[in-house]
Amino acid sequence: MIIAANLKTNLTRAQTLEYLKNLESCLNENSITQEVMVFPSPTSLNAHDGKIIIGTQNAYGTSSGAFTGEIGSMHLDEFGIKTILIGHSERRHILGETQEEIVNKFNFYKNLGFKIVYCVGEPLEVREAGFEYMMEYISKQYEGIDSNYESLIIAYEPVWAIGTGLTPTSEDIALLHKELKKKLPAPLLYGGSVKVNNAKEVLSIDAVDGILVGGAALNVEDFCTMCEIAQ
Ligand code: G2H
Repeated sequence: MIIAANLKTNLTRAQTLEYLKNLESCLNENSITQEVMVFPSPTSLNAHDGKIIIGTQNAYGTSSGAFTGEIGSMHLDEFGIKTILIGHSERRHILGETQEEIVNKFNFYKNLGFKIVYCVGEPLEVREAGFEYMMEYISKQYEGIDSNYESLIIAYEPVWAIGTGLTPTSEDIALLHKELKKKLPAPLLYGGSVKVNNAKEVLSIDAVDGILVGGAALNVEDFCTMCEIAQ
């Protein structure tokens, strides 16, 4: 199982360092052997000595250059970061990243051998338009990426379930994941309002290889409990 925390634009650098220290001890105390990843804010990216894999929530598809406000692979190299989240719905829908930009970013970081957690997921109106339409919509979100890339992890995150407390039923997640697995041979995470009280059910679904947790991961004890549940 892969258990990932997306801290989004939360926690200061000091709070993140404290968070990582506490999480690392909790994982050690409970002998957690699962793959645990944390995606902190860019100012909290840091060389981390421990079992937690630190990834970046974003970076531009360049090493360096004139791209005001962006970070490049040069900055990630400095901290030994080799994991990146690409295609998250907040970047697609709030920050306006296009599929072309996402694919460029994917190719750039793939060429550098990064582990890529690549997100897909449909808005509510797409889900309501029916299963086939939804699969078609999602397929456009992974169009252009090399789905056989060995360091690829897919995260399915329905937009309407992100930060809302709503989740699809287990049957719906199972069906969707089964279909996606036919097209994408990578490990497949579920994300969208996962918390301590539903993590067990989500993780027990066939074709769910892990979870990507946002809001509920901000509490380090809760996130560690989810790692224990996955054990
Ligand atoms: C989806 C998820 C983590 P949350 O964005 O990526 O967030 O768990 O808050 O729904």
